[in-house]
Amino acid sequence: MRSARAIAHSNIALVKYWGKRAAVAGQTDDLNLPAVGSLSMTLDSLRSETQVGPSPADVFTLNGEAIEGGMATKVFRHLDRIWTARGEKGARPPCAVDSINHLPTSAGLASSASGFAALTLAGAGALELEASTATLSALARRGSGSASRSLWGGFVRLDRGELADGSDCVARQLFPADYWDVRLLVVHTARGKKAVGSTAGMEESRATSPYFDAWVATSEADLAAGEAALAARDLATLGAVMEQSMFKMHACMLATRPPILYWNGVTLEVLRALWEARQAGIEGYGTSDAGPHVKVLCASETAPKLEALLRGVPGVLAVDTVRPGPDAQVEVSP
Ligand code: 2P0
Repeated sequence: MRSARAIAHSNIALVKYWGKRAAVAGQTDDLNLPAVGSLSMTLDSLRSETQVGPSPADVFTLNGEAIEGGMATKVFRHLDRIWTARGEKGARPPCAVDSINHLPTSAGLASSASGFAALTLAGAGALELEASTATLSALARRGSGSASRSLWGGFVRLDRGELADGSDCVARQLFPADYWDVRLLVVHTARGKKAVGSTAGMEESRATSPYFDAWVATSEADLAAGEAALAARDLATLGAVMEQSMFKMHACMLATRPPILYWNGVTLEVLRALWEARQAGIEGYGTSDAGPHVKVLCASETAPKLEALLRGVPGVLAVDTVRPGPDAQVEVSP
């Protein structure tokens, strides 16, 4: 075994993923197959750095703090998957995993996307798994659905796929980071961790939300429209698709029993301010994920004005301006 260090950038879905395919009889749910495809933008400054190396026993540190149980269990299970992907039947060598998140963890800012993407690359490097980026992306998906999109920079599509073994559920880059000079403003509306984790929330939505089937049935058309708007660098059309995908996802969440409400009052005020700004000719489009923050897509030249405007919405804690980010990278040392 070797040591490997990887950097992967987070991503924000422009067309959202929410919900898994129902488990097929006799199959484990370990494949983590999404019920819908998704379309994302990789983010420049929000990233995870992960080092995997040999160790006398499995140890995991996150942002310098030793972690046991919970997240550590998921991390080592993921390294087991990588080891099994080599065709190994025996026990995996024990590993030291050291990860730094340059973004808030579990706050709806996609730390699991960059985290599992970096872990997949560093784990594959350290455990000497030779695999294509597509295969690594499929492995990353098993750690976290959104992580499969973080292997690439720029604009990325994850297809839902149809096959039960998940082999056609793979992410691919549509356009690199320098394709379009847009910005994503991350508007922070709260501190702290989210109340309902995405994985559990998705399952509850699938099981109880009367809107889940409609959400799934309309997703392919959103993906096609979003991809076409991206190909035409048509911000107004992409923005409309993006806002509708987000509102449909939150409607599906809200209709879950018990309801899943990730927004706070400030989330709504920011969305309203954005609509008013559009009326006044300042063009930005909003989205939000499994958390209360709002992310706003706009042209680079609009970003300073919109950033100042959104900072002025009462309750907004901070606004960060982020560019499209690069591919994930890994360095392996003997
Ligand atoms: C997304 N989210 O497309 C959507 C929008 C949150 C809302 O992907 O269960 O951490 O690990 O596959 O990827 C967050 O869910 O969930 C997510 P799992 P993940 O970005």
